[in-house]
Amino acid sequence: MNNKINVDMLSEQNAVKLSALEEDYSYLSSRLARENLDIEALVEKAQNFQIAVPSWGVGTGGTRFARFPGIGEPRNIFEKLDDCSVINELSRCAQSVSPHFPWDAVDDFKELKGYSDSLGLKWDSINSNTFQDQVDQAKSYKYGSLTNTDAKTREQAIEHNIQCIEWGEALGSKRLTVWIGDGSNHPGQQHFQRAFERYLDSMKTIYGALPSDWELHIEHKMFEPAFYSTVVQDWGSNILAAMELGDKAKSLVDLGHHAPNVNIEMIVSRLIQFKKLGGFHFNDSKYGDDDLDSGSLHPYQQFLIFNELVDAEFRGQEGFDPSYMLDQSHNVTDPIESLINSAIEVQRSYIKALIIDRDALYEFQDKNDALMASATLKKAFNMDVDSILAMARYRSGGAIDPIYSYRQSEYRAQVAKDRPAMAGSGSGIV
Ligand code: LRH
Ligand code: MN
Repeated sequence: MNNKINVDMLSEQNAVKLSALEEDYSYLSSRLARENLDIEALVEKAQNFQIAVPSWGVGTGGTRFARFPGIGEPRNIFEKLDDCSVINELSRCAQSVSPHFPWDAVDDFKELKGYSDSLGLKWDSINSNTFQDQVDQAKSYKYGSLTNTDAKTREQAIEHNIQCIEWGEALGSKRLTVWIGDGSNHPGQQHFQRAFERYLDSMKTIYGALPSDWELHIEHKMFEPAFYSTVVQDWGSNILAAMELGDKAKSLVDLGHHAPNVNIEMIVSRLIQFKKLGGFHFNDSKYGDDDLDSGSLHPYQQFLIFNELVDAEFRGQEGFDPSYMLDQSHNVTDPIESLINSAIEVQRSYIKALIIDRDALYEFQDKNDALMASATLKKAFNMDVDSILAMARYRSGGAIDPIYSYRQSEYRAQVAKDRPAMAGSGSGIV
């Protein structure tokens, strides 16, 4: 494997931190044993947990006002894969990358697949892009893409999505994620039903082009770039479209695409119940689609989402196989550090949700003992599972303290020598 982080250096650093880890681990082991929980089983669950990294997340992000590039910015998908490899080598829970086309398009997909194989990385969901106009594009998406009133423009957008499926097949992906910004800025500007009918019509053609073992993930979003109405604005429009299209169509939940205080964990429960939960774009936000680091603001909400996911696993819910992915924009941190931390914070929510005493919870729910039901969740949330996550990383060949090891590796300074600094501030999320 063509590792980016020196394995000898990593094992030296782990050796220094191992005894403290083993001390914490044995304390937690006896703590959990009192709850009839086997810490070894939890470590195995942590080792099997995987979350995909967005290729566009390893470059410094920005806003509509400005983007302030960091040093050693990746300039193409190959350099993005190098950075994704560092994230996986240290966290050991981010083995797959989700690309965005045409941002990551190449002439030779065999070469790209060969390169990702050499890093031990896999390809997760393919993201199409009909929210920007490309230089040589015949029809503009200014007034929409898959829902545009102009049939030629819709065909162009459909063609692009079918192209993404073909590129995805070359990389071994099994999913296409479709997020469109289509909508309106003025009341009356768009006929809501006709726009949604055009959307379903376009998506039926894309659905028809899916290989039999693929899924189509529909991503809803409340607003931006449209500021009055968005065609696929909420989970309601999303699940209606997924049901209309067929079994291979599922709904994707991007946490930042909901109004503040929306009960996202209940939306997740509904999508699970109707076998339409396709996956997640994890991030955190305070106001809009802020794309901040997962669990950095609302770790309890993220835990409650995993309570629904683990509950489905526990109940053996039919058709339950969601995919997990980060979708973040890193404007003021080193993207590699933020993505390592965020992958581990999502993993943490999962392990804490596994600790919940579900039989006790069900009993308190049936007896309407609200206080004890809530306390049962809080007890698991308040458990410090850090040593389980660190032991899982250590046993999988990763870093006990990934940020420390990353900084010690001086990877960023090293790539800054090879990658010329990006001039100007520009704007936009990537
Ligand atoms: C839209 C979105 C979508 C991606 C884009 C980069 O806000 O969440 O998932 O295509 O960000
Ligand atoms: Mn997203």
